[in-house]
Amino acid sequence: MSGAESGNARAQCPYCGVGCGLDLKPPAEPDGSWTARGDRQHPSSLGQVCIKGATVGETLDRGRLTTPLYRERTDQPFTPIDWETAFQILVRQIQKVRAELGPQGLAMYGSGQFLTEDYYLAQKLFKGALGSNNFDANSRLCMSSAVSGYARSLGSDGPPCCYDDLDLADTVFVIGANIAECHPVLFQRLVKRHRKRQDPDELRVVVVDPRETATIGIADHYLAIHPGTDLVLLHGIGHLLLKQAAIDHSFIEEATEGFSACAALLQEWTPSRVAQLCGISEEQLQELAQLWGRSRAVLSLWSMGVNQSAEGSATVSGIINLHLLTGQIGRPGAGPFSLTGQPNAMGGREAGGLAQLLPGYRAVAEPTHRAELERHWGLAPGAISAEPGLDVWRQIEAMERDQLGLWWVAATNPLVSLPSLDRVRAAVARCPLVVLSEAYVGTETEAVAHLVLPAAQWSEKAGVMTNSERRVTLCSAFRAPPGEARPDWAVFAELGRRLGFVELFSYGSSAEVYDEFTACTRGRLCDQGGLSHQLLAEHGPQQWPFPLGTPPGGGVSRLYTEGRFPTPSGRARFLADQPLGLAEPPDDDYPLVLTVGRHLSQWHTMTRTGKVERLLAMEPEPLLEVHPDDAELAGLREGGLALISSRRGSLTATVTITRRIRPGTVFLPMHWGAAQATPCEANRLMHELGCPISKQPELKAAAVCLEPVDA
Ligand SMILES: Nc1nc2c(c(=O)[nH]1)N[C@H]1C(S)=C(S)[C@@H](COP(=O)(O)OP(=O)(O)OC[C@H]3O[C@@H](n4cnc5c(=O)[nH]c(N)nc54)[C@H](O)[C@@H]3O)O[C@H]1N2
Ligand SMILES: Nc1nc2c(c(=O)[nH]1)N[C@H]1C(S)=C(S)[C@@H](COP(=O)(O)OP(=O)(O)OC[C@H]3O[C@@H](n4cnc5c(=O)[nH]c(N)nc54)[C@H](O)[C@@H]3O)O[C@H]1N2
Ligand code: SF4
Ligand SMILES: [Mo]
Repeated sequence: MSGAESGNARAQCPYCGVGCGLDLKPPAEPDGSWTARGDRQHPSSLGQVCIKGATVGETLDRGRLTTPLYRERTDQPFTPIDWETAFQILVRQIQKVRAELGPQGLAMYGSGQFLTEDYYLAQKLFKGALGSNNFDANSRLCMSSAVSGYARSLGSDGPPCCYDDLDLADTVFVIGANIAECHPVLFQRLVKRHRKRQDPDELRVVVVDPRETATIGIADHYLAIHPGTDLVLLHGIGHLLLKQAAIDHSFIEEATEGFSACAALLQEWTPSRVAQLCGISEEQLQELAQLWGRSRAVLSLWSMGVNQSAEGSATVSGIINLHLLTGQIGRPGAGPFSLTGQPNAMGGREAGGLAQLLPGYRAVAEPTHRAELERHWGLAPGAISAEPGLDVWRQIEAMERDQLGLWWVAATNPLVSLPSLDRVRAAVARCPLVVLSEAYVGTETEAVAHLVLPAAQWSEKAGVMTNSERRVTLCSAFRAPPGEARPDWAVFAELGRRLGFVELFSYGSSAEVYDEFTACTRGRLCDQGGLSHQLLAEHGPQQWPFPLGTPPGGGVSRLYTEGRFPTPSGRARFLADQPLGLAEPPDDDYPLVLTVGRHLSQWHTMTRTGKVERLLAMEPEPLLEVHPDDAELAGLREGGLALISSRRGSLTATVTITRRIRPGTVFLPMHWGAAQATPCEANRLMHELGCPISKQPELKAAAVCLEPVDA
């Protein structure tokens, strides 16, 4: 561990998918907190951190769960129990459900905040041992459209770019991402370059977002499109690239397929039609297409404004289409770069962390992939079900039909983060055993649980995370877990043994779990066969692919540099998807689009960041952002209360009137759930309709109306 002071620890930051390295120093006094600063040795962040990473030490001890808790009914108080009793309850219910409903009656909903080892064992328990593919994760709400978009366009998941591309691109195209607040260290890297540029042609930044967020601070071109018109915009750019003959014929010829069908579709998306639908001018569109066409290296960055859409997968493919048209992929500074949300959303994808996936970027639907995992796990042929698992919304629907006898939530807080929250609450109330693995006391999901298992969290368990640029960091265990709290992976392993799968779940450490996982990635795109906890501890974070025998530092920074793709033909695919727009467009009754997103200072449902005074002071309360025109129409005033209603319910919030949002669109933050002092359950208003390919709900848009609430 070169460079760290003695007693210090190193880990990847447990917040966003930038995955900065942290250098952590033990508390000076017995009751003090660990202090965090940027790890200069970490190649992804080179010593940089944002305020959340810097304050993480203050969050670790406050309000922790220390023993398992149980109650038979959710209107009763919890009683502390021991782990022995907790495991008995789990084993009894699992056996009962298997007998009465079959393995399909069991489901788990995990998280991109799992370590890879947690993920891998949760997988193995459900998909391998229990024979149910009903393991899904909150990545369904987050990265699912990126996963399916990459797979349909390029043949496999896996962002092809790296952070150095931020220094090498001459055009950075930011679409549906507020990197200033959500990926701050990457934003600062761009800010520095932007400030230092001698000539605007060195670096031009484009931002596409219906809200004028802090990211606009570095935008040379800002397009405030109507929500849900991203694919129209992308096709409009493609149309003009074709017309200007600014396309890379030899790349298209040698490395792609499906060009003619896509070109035919792009012909339909004329500038006047696109400009009108997106709510921008034709000149803005022309400028954008010219910029793209003449750029040496275009880097696209996107996040939830793209993925959380009824056409999320199509929009991701629409971005990739433009990169294929212009040969802007597999080169320094160029490529379609999906920014991951959670610290280990990437590791989850590698470990098979969605209901349709198996470890090693494999698919449940592929018989050869199932057979490979059955051999790897020493299971009989056919042990892994061919039936695709239930994604999280299908899990909710299964509870509505009394088809789930156990719903296990781990490292996520769905009673804040799922859409249609009232419907979720009613569905979950029907499930006979709701289990929650959680680190903190008093979450919204605890309120609907029967059995609560105290989790050892980041800093208290060793394991790996993969950040957005495919870099794997070992997070060491440098503090003792409070009370009886245990690592999630260890709970899954113990349960597996108690269910009779002793050989499948006997591990001496998480390092052994990781070794078993990396062995099944050999020969796959996400090959980590050469990685181990030991190598990562000795040589620091490494990028994959990292096959067996790779020397430290020898991982790959960019994929597809040879112009070959992991499709059957070796060619990347153009896709020709017709834009469909929002699943719930505004109408006369609900004339506005509500969009829901994040603030710099808070992390999701505030279980950690809500405990840090400095962070709370930055955004003390949830505010509804409204454009002056809409405020006037609805009779709202600054600082007054508004009743916001959708087809699913109503809530009140304090109004802030701002020109930084486009007329017709209003914004609420996602953070303040029912357990906060000033609750603002935005997801009670949102709907669950989503992308038919990725099953990712359209968490960025629902139709609402506003009225003033008299004081
Ligand atoms: N501070 C902080 N950082 C975080 C997180 C956090 O909770 N707090 N969470 C992490 C996670 S898990 C994630 S997934 C990422 C999310 O990172 P981002 O996706 O960057 O964040 P959001 O605020 O959810 O949404 C981004 C933007 O999408 C815009 N948008 C809404 N509708 C549309 C549309 O139709 N088209 C376009 N082009 N844009 C639209 C919104 O106005 C918003 O500014 O952040 C990660 N980083
Ligand atoms: N409308 C709308 N809804 C959204 C979004 C949006 O943009 N708009 N964004 C969506 C996205 S992208 C995401 S990622 C989700 C995030 O939503 P959630 O996943 O629900 O939010 P978190 O607060 O991160 O929940 C993680 C929980 O795990 C606990 N935890 C932390 N570490 C551990 C651990 O090691 N083990 C265990 N067992 N528990 C642990 C934390 O205390 C916390 O309660 O929200 C989604 N919902
Ligand atoms: S940018 Fe993301 S990973 Fe880096 S310190 Fe901030 S929250 Fe942590
Ligand atoms: Mo996310």
